[in-house]
Amino acid sequence: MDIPLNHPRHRSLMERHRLIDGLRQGYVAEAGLIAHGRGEAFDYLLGERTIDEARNAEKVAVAMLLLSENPVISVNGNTAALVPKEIVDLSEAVGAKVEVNLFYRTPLREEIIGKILRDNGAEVVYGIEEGTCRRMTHLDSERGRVDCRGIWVADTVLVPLEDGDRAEALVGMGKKVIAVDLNPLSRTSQKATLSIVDNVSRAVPNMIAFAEKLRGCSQKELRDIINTFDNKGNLDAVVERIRRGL
Ligand code: PTJ
Repeated sequence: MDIPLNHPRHRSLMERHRLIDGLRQGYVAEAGLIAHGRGEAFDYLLGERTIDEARNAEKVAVAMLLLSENPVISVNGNTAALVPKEIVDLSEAVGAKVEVNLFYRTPLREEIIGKILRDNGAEVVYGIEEGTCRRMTHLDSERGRVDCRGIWVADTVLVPLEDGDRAEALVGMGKKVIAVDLNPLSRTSQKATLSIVDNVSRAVPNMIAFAEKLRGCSQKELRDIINTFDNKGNLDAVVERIRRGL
């Protein structure tokens, strides 16, 4: 689909078409299009740009990932459609594993997303092989099926476009959860350890840039970045910003 380059909403329309292509190729869930539309509505309210609160959270997220022993990036259909290469680049920049984790799980979708990640440079993709996964307790959806070598043993999990149940369950397992969700009121944003209210298509490239900058920092400097950040205060500021904008 050709969208004229000078169209004022070129970027947003291109993203829609990436999702539609992903649906046609069989790896984006039908509900993924609906979820994206909801995200677009919040993005509109934020001015379709990375707001200061999101940029601050993205920096803290990178500090958390760099300090983690065993960080994992969870990838679903929408994320694979929007930022496949960037997810792999971020995983390399912060030393995180990449795991496919789907709400509407089918082996075919897992396989296609695994291939997309490998085609974009991922050496190992977790969450796909039968026999290496187990179920998180208190979570009946397919999202609760996680890799024993990946999310199950992770200390920090980055979860773009997640559902609130699993974000809460991961926190309940003692993990640090970093959410990327355009809706500051979603249960995911509210329950995560760290909430990035930004479009995943901007958040992940921003995080790669922060990883370049923070790579040389000492552990103390990274801890200071994290300890001076107030996630609840930051989320409240996002809601206030939207309210003022209206
Ligand atoms: O690929 P699957 O099977 O794992 O399914 C993925 C979807 C997205 C369908 C599934 O996780 C789902 O139903 O998600 P929800 O519960 O609709 O939540 C999606 C959240 O992501 C909503 O709060 C949206 O506002 C937000 N969102 C949508 N698009 C983006 C986004 N946040 C950041 N960047 C986006 N591009």
